[in-house]
Amino acid sequence: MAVLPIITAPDKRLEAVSAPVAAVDDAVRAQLDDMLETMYAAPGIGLAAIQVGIPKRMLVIDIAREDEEKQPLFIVNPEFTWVSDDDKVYEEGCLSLPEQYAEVARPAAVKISYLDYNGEQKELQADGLLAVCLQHEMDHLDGILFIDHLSALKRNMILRKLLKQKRLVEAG
Ligand code: GNR
Ligand code: NI
Repeated sequence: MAVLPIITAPDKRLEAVSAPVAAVDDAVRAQLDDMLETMYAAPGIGLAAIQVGIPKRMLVIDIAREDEEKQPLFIVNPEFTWVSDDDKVYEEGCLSLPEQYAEVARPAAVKISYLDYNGEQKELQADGLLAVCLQHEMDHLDGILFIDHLSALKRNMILRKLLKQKRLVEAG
């Protein structure tokens, strides 16, 4: 297991549309293990493979609080099978947009089908924070960040801040 570096915006790799996973084999499971370790170390409640430079349609999630038992979810090739008509607004953050937060409206509840850690077909219905996190991670698989749901003004404000930060880091 390894903690991998997380790609931060602006970076073209985060805009890639990830490819379906052909088979959940030991190599894929090793990548999922590294992703979970990376997510816990960050710390974050979700991580899509593209955030660590792997353009595959897979993600990990654990929304358990620190004082609760870990509840890792390994989700491969997810598809929405249902989304609710009603939206909910939630203040989102993203490990690829460090220290940037904004309110995003998304369907309040969703149902997905996916392959689990053992390659078995599963279904999951979610609301609350889990529904937010699932939609945020599934956006990453299509190269979409939460700032893409904001006005161009708000999005560019955040991107400019991050670009300035990157230039400062590069200049040392
Ligand atoms: O750790 C994370 N927290 C979070 C908070 C509100 C809405 C979405 C998220 S996901 C984020 C981790 C991340 O960037 N996943 O892609
Ligand atoms: Ni994110």
